[in-house]
Amino acid sequence: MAETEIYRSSTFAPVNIAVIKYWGKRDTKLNLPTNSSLSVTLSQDDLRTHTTASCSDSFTSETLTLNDAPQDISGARTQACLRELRQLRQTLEENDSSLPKLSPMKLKIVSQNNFPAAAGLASSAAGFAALVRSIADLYALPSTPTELSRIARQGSGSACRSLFGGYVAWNQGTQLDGSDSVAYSVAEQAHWPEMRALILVASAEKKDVSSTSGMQATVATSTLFQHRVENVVPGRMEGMEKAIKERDFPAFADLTMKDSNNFHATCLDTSPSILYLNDTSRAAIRICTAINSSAEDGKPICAYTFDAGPNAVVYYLASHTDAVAGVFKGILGSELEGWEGVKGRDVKAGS
Ligand code: 2P0
Repeated sequence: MAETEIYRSSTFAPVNIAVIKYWGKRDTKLNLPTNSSLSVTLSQDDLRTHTTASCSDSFTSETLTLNDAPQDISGARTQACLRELRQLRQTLEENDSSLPKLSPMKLKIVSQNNFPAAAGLASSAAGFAALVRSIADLYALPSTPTELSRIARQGSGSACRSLFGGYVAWNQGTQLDGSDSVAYSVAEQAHWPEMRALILVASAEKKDVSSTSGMQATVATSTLFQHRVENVVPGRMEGMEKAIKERDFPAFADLTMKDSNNFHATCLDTSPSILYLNDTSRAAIRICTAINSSAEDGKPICAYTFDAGPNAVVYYLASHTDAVAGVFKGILGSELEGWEGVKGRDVKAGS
């Protein structure tokens, strides 16, 4: 008997760390956000998901493993991604009868992260971006990264930004069907290649409050959140795009720290309060503040930001490696308690 063919495609997707934060959904089913956001994609040499998607007539069930552990793929978000990708493949097959009929075949998806899952290191972003792109490649879909971002967003909002390298914005959009809630490139990594990101792992534990439930609680209960969405973020998106286009690090740093603070303030303002930062996180803020206040011309040379967890990401330029990464590594190596695992990872931002 002839062997049944297995079709296969592999891809990497990097983590992205937002400098203008996504927090809040106006549509929980489609993951449509209440504000636009902007992120820096980290180098896929460092924090990334590797995913292989395969399909075959010989597969009898659809499976997904993450770091060798079987995952539940029956959830609405994963199913939405799989359904959309299958429909696109089916359309290709209907228009070209010479194509193999992959769309009815069961999928086997195998993913590996090289960083702790669900510890505020954007694991779902890289995970869904890699899932969507590996299947899109398997199906040979002619989709652009922006088109794939519309699909990945339905898996996890921040995943739409991990389909691009460099500096990436996610437009909140206005359409009810989410067709314009997609990511686009603000600038390639090569536009500002001096950018560096230091990842400080304060805890590799799974976070207490998931992003999905945390942001819904904030939308429902925080009055400060309304102010953020209406009056704070729109101007910051403009300012951040300008800072990136002009390679203006002090403006980039100022907006990054302010937006992290503002996002965590809305978490504190949520009832009951959501506390992602811990004493170790606050120590990182103090160190950044001290480094910046000692800068020669008084302009910031580093910028901290925190997602839905205690781990810090510190952005700086390569020319300030000693003054920023050197100081952090010196302190972490000796005095600062609470940091675990790899104390600091020096990641070149890009893809
Ligand atoms: C961000 N975060 O912009 C923000 C900052 C966390 C804090 O995107 O519910 O995992 O899957 O759409 O994308 C985390 O939220 O949430 C996140 P879902 P997601 O990176």
